[in-house]
Amino acid sequence: PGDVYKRRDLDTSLHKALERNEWVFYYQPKLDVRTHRMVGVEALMRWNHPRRGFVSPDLFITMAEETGQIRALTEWAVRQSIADQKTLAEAGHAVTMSVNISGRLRSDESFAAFALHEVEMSGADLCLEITETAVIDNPEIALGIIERFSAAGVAVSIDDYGSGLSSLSYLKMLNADELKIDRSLVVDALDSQRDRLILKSTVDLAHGLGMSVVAEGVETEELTTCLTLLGCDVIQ
Ligand code: G
Ligand code: MN
Repeated sequence: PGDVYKRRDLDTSLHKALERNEWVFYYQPKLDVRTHRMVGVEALMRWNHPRRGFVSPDLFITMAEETGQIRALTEWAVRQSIADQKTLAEAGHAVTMSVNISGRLRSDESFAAFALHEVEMSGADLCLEITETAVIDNPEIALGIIERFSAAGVAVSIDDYGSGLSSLSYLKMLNADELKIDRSLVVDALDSQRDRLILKSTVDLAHGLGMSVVAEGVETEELTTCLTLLGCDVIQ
């Protein structure tokens, strides 16, 4: 019962979070391993709740998906990341801004129209990160929308690849620009020959399909060197 009350309470305040300015972005840099330059950043949303402090995105994103508030949340994310990109560019850092798009919105035509409009108005350099969901509700519409983003110059990234939710069937269908290898496949690369073999063949597969490869969750110089030798293009 505690959980039910907690969720109901959070749910009500999620409604108010937008007007109260409680959502913020944290940015993780993406570095090109060859030039050592920051080529992009991923916008990761945080909810700074007045009483609870920071609420995990794993909780509030799931809640927002269940209640339909994911649309408002993602509209905020698109607008905010475009605005922040402009600020960064004016400070001399012209980088690609990666935004996470919930699977729930992938076949939402009116969300797509909104996002395309924002991109076209601003000329922003955006990359949409999408994770495969267990059920692709409407593959034809979803793929059509992704094609439209590509045509508008928006990059598309397959997120969390190798985490169980993202699979080969996705690679078969989707013409993406970037493959992001999930942290769980990356973190043990130094210790495990098996993990290195999986990484190497994934990198070769992605390159063969014309995608660049991003390794997530990289925090040390040694791991960066290892992933560079395995052919990763970018580390985050
Ligand atoms: O930063 P952290 O690893 O705690 O984030 C966990 C996950 O939350 C991310 O990998 C991402 O899937 C999700 N997430 C963070 N920000 C957003 C967002 O703005 N929109 C969506 N849909 N998911 C997000
Ligand atoms: Mn992501």
